Amino acid sequence: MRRNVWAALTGVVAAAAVLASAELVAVFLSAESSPLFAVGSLMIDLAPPGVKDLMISLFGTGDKAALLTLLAIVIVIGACAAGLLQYRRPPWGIVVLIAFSAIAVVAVTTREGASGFAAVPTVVGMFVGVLVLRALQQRLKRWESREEGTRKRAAAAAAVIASGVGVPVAAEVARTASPAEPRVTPGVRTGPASYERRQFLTFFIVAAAGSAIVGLGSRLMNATAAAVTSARNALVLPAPATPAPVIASGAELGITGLSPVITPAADFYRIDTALQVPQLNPDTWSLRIYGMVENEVTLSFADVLALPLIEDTVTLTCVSNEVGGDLIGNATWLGYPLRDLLARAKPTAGADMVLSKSSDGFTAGSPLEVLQDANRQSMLAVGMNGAPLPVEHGFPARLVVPGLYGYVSATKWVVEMKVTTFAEDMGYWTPRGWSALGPIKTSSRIDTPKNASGQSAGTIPIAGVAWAQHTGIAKVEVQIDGGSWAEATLADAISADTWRQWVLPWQATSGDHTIAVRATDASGYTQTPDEAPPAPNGSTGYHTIQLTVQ
Ligand SMILES: Nc1nc2c(c(=O)[nH]1)N[C@H]1C(S)=C(S)[C@@H](COP(=O)(O)O)O[C@H]1N2
Ligand SMILES: [Mo]
Repeated sequence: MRRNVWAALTGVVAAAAVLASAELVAVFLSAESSPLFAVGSLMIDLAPPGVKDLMISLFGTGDKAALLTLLAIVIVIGACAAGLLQYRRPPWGIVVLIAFSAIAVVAVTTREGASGFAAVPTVVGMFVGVLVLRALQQRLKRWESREEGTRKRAAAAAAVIASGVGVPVAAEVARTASPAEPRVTPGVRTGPASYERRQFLTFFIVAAAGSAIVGLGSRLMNATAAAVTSARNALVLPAPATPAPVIASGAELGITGLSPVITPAADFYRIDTALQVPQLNPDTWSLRIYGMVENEVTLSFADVLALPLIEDTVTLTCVSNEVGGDLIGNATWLGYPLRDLLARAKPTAGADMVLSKSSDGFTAGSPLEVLQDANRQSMLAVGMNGAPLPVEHGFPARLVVPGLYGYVSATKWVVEMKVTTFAEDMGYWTPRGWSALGPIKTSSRIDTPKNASGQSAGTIPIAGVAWAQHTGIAKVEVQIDGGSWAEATLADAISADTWRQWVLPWQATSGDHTIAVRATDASGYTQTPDEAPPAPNGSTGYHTIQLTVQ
């Protein structure tokens, strides 16, 4: 009887392990792929209307809590059954565990907008659960068989005593009358009953406590992530008081293989030090501007949305971008000008840097005069391409500064701006081998054709993008097979702060070819052919591709 209770409890711990590992994997994959609530939603969806009405009439607004309680009861009963079955009729306990997990897989994968990966957390959880169940039951069986042996020996000794032979003989009988060990995994060392009992209990407690801690911690993270996602979905951004300059239709050449002039948020490169994307609730977010200022300023998200916002198209670039790399993207940002924000705080004399800080401790040090520049639309951005910032791009607010690499300016999940000096403070990457100042270097990239592509002979466009943020692109030249530099046609510029598409039609002849590109910016500077790695302040050299034309 007591053993049956333990057997049932192994099922409960195994179920806890399933849920805990699924939640943990969901933390890294997507909060929506957590099976627990997906099963709850599936129950709601599948419940016949009568049952739904009954639930609502019985429990009123508490119907969600009632549903989750019901779900918990079903899980515990199912888990006890699995534990008992595995003990009495293996492998039926494992079958029950897999069946329950299969229901959860259906629930997570049929959710609105679920990706194919949504099943991964539940499947991983199922495997962990099966392993935990088997490990627990093995230990339980060893404990049982040992105790049975002890009991049989005691019974035999008692029989001897009762027959009047005497205690010493009884002890001998007790020692030798031990029956063969029943049902013990071959090759597994066993010890006395007390030892096996400890082995079982230790594993049981560790698995139970581990599942509880990991499960609750991960669930909390997933719940936060889901809450922030829904807060973001519910957010309606105000229209800009100053809209972005209209993008001329001639800014987009529309060539296959060429990066679109506006990068969709989903394709926008992402660079940050965050292992876990910070989940900030706009209702509790605030930005504090302090340090060398006359007025310390603290703004809530509602305060920011109430300000006259501007919109502007700005190309962000990462200093780690290799020549020809893709750590660059162009978006239309909605936000409040940093110069106006700083004007409210009134920096004091001597300040020359703004150290912006994210909720997870990343910092960027930007020159104060750049942020105050009347001709530069540096902003505290809340929108990207007409939608709230995606969570991984800094929701609810980030900085965008035209002309500076991201590591010295584009702080995502920004919560603080400290007005300070370069002598006093350093951004995150400066002590790690990167320059304190990071103006973006004039550069260019060939998007099409690609390296080594099996291009056929004929006229094809060579096309790409070129950028010199806040200076502007004046000219792009292409060199084929080491010949003279030919000037490419430039697409219309959006502004000096964005990249510019370019194209050069090419009579491709069969054979091997080398194509290089270089840009000249509006200041008259032409890209240097000298190759430099990204560290400490940005790569240089010409993007060059090699291809064979059929
Ligand atoms: N909080 C935070 N903000 C950050 C970073 C970071 O690591 N943490 N990285 C910066 C760097 S190096 C770049 S290039 C840009 C990239 O912005 P994106 O991910 O939106 O493209 O974010 C900047 N802002
Ligand atoms: Mo970066």
